Amino acid sequence: MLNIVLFGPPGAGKGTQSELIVKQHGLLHLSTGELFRKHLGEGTDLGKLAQGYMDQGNLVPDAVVIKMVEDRIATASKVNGFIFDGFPRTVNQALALDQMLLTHDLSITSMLSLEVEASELRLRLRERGKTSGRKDDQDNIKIENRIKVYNEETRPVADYYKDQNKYTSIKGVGSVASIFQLITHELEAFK
Ligand code: B4P
Repeated sequence: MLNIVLFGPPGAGKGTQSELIVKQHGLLHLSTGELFRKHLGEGTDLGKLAQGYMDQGNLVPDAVVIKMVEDRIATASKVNGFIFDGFPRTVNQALALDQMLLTHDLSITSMLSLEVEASELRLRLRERGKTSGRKDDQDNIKIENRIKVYNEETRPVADYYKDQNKYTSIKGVGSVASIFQLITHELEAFK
């Protein structure tokens, strides 16, 4: 099985590229941001809990995220692998992911890290905020907080995978198609 962590700061294109990867490589897309937004839309207790954190651009507590991912992995059947999008976002989450995969005799194949500078991220998120309805995209202070949270809490996750020789950097600037080509090139090498 091909189990990929698609990594990068907010607005790096993780969701955008995941959609293409899923179509071409038949992996199961597990986006924690999307799962939370689904809960939010359905008004579940989990959604209500996550909303306050998400709207401010803060991370939802690890225990909540980890439980949600565990449940999703446990209910997945007959998949070629997973594309983890927006997860893990802390080193604690990365440790928990390794543990939960181990219980299914699985492991992470590689982390692909989309590299995009902060000025481009701000432009993309503000642009998306015009139509997405996402509170965390609409306010400059929240966008700045998301970039700060990424630098402080999430960036160290890259070192966790570098230490395991599972880290690949991908230039995340350019057309969506050209970035997808770079990703496909890396994925083919794992097959
Ligand atoms: P996410 O849903 O993961 O949101 P994101 O980081 O903003 O999305 P992404 O990087 O996927 O951007 P996209 O491709 O859409 O998380 C939202 C919130 O949920 C977090 O802030 C947190 O509160 C919570 N959360 C989620 N996971 C969590 C976890 N594990 N632990 C704790 N909390 C968690 O691209 C952005 C924009 O750029 C789009 O408009 C797109 O069209 C555009 N774009 C993409 N590629 C482009 C390109 N090549 N050129 C130009 N524009 C491009």
